[in-house]
Amino acid sequence: MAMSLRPTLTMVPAWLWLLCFSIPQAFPEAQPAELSVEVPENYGGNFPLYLTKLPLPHEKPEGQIVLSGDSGIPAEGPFAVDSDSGFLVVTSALDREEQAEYKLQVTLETGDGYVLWGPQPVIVHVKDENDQVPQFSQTIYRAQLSQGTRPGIPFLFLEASDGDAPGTANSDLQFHVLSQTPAQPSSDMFQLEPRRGALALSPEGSTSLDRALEGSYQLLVQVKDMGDQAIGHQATATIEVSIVQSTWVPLEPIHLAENLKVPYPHPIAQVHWSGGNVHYHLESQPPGPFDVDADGKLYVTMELDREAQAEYLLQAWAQNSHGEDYAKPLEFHVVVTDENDNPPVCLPRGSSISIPELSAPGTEVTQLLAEDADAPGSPNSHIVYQLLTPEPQKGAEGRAFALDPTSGSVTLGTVPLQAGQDILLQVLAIDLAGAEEGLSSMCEVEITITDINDHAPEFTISQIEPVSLPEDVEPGTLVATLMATDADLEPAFRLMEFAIEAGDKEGIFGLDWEPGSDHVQLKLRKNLSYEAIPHHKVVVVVRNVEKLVGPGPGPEATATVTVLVERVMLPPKLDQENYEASVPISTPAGSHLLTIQPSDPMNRTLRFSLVNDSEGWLCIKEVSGEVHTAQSLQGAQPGDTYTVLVEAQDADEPRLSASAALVVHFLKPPPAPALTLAPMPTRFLCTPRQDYGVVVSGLSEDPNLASVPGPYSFALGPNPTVQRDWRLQPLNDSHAYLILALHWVEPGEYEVPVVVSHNAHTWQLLVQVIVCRCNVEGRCLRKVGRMKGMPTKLVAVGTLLGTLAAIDEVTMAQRDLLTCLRLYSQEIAEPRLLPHSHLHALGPGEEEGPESASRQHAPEGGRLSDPGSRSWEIGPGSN
Ligand SMILES: *[C@@H]1O[C@H](CO)[C@@H](O)[C@H](O)[C@H]1NC(C)=O
Ligand SMILES: *[C@@H]1O[C@H](CO)[C@@H](O)[C@H](O)[C@H]1NC(C)=O
Ligand SMILES: *[C@@H]1O[C@H](CO)[C@@H](O)[C@H](O)[C@H]1NC(C)=O
Ligand SMILES: CC(=O)N[C@H]1CO[C@H](CO)[C@@H](O)[C@@H]1O
Repeated sequence: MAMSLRPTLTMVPAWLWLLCFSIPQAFPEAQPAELSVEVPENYGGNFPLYLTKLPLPHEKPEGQIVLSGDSGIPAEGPFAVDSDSGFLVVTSALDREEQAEYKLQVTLETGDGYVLWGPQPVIVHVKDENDQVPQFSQTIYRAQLSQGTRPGIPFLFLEASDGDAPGTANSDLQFHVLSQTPAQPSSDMFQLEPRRGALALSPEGSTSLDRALEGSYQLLVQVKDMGDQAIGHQATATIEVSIVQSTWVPLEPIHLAENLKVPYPHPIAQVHWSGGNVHYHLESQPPGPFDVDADGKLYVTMELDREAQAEYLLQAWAQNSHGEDYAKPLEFHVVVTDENDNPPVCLPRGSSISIPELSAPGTEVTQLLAEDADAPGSPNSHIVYQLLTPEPQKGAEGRAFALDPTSGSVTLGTVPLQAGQDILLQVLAIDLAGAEEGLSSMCEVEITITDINDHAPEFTISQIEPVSLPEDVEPGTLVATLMATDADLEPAFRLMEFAIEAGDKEGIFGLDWEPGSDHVQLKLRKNLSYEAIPHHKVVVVVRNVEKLVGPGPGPEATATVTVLVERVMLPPKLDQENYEASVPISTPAGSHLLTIQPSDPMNRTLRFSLVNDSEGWLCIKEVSGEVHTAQSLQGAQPGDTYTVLVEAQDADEPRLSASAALVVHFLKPPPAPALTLAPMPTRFLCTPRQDYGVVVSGLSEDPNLASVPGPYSFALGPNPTVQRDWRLQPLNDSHAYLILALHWVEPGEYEVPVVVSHNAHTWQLLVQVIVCRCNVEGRCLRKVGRMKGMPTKLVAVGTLLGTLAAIDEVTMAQRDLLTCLRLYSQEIAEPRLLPHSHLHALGPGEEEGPESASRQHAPEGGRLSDPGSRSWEIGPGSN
């Protein structure tokens, strides 16, 4: 809508121009910014009032200026645009209380509505004028004031309003007490906060109010705008304050039964603040199900549980509408009274209790502990214990367990307990001191009776049957297995170890057992020997590995094993499987061929014999095993062999024997040695025999022979008479004595043939001896003549010997031959001739030979006379 204001344009006052210029919101070229214009309310000057020049384009194009309300709504109001000047004008006075702000926009448009410029927004503010009077919400206010209200706590809030622009001094209201009636006991009983209008007791009024009687005060109060300034509009009102007695008094503790079955919320008490304008507030310490309503009634909103919370501290506040406390809170206790609603509860146990067996009666087993959540010290929590199981055994005196009903202490009773028993102890815990209507629960305690090592291990058999063992069983052989048992239960207490306690100083036996095993093997560790120990009595002891408790092991902890050693005789063994010997067929009887020997140096005596010497050529010495020719090997052919079985028998165990073949190879006889005769100086011997002889020297004149070292051997010639009558006795290596063999030899001249062997050479000496009668000095009388032909006692023997005499070593041959002969014929039981026993041995009581010489020169080991030996003898009187 366009409006022509041209005629009045010149009338614009100068201050308005200034106003216009002072608002610098015109930006001609840019997008038009909002223009803001302020218009005073209730303008009392001329209209139209020029407000502001619109920033229209400088070269005004053809068009119409259009003014509209916000968002293009046509502006219905007292605004217009002066098209000539381009000013926005207001045409009448504005009321801020009616409309405080106008929003306009200006455009330049062609006739057909095309916008050439704009829209330019313009906002018009109506500037307030203090044209409104404050108003109280009520003309008379009534309030109740309780004695005891704290000073400064407002009990009444005055309210007033002012229509002028909020936030300006025009609506800045302040309250004041104009007068107080009565002015007793103080004229300033009250204080009124100027801005809030909050009426409260002054400190002075607070102290004097309690003294004042009930009554009332009348206050005249004012509300005024323009803040502190003296100017402004004001209004008054009356306040009637009635003083009432305080009903804010402490409450007794409230007792409430737990589990109370009533409808909830259930009133329990009431508080009352006698002043007005009160709001109650309740707090519970700890928080509980309590509430207060607007009238101060206290409620419990649900069932209480003493066991959860036995007591609450409640605080009730009386507050004004701003939550300020009129007075200190009322405090009181709510006590929840107990009901026997909790049975005793047994404290849980971790594991079972272990009691060693054989523990003494009275030993504390455990302390039962049941708890009752009901009020401590009351019967509801007075617990008494009662032992249910184990029940006393029938017929048994006393029980396995004793229970103190008050303390719940469980001790061992008089009935002993066995290891390995698992006992369930059931104890009833009853409250109300065990009264019938008391609540109860079952307390269970598992008790394990543990083992102690009170049993020693014992052998199942402590006397083992004698065990016979051949003495040749090998070490390691099992002798006996001993079983043991242990009555304890605990595996550790059953572990046993074994030892040989006695009967085996030599360590012949040993024990083998696996750790943890209950049997032990008695084994041989060394060779048995019947000779050393024919029987053993080995005492084996078994012990626990763990320490034993109580009495020591009994006799069953030892076992005796008797071992009888069986003698084992091995058959003798010879040092060779076969024996061989080579002999010339000319070998004389009695020649040593070889010696059969046992192979091992066992301490046993063997008896040797020849099994099938069918030709009778050989003989064996029973004890020494020396094999000799028994006779001249008549009929043997050189190159032949002769096999004889030799048997060796154990002297003690004749059934044990060994045999071997002896193979004799026959050789050609060696060429007969050339016998050289050496002349000897004549000698004399007197008869009867004296103790001297003729020295025969073996030394040869042949320097080749003489220079060769080595012993000479002497033998008498083979003539039996010579052998009967004479005897040779070695003197030293190269000489021998020729002595009379018989007590009496016929005096005469003799040529005694003596065969000397030296170093494989043999020759014969003819020793000239003259035998004469002895004179008194034992010297020769030289009575030669009647010497020959005198028979002697030895004819029989001499004859026998004569058939056997040979060339060589005649004296030895005689001896051995007889030995062998005796063995053959079994005529003589014990022909123990020592190998070197001397031929010449005289029996006791016989005449002595030339002993001075013999004794001095007897070879070592030889015996001239041994009264203890039954030596073969040749000599007078031996028959
Ligand atoms: C035990 O006897 C065997 C034959 O029976 C033998 O070979 C071994 O040397 C003997 N051991 C001892 C220590 O004598
Ligand atoms: C052999 O036995 C004899 C008696 O029978 C005894 O005196 C001798 O000491 C034993 N010798 C050995 C080596 O055992
Ligand atoms: C003796 O016995 C052995 C073995 O039986 C045999 O070889 C040998 O020829 C026998 N000797 C005689 C002389 O019978
Ligand atoms: C080696 C030795 O002692 N020979 C003697 C053996 O006896 C004769 C006779 O008494 C002595 O003449 C030898 O000297």
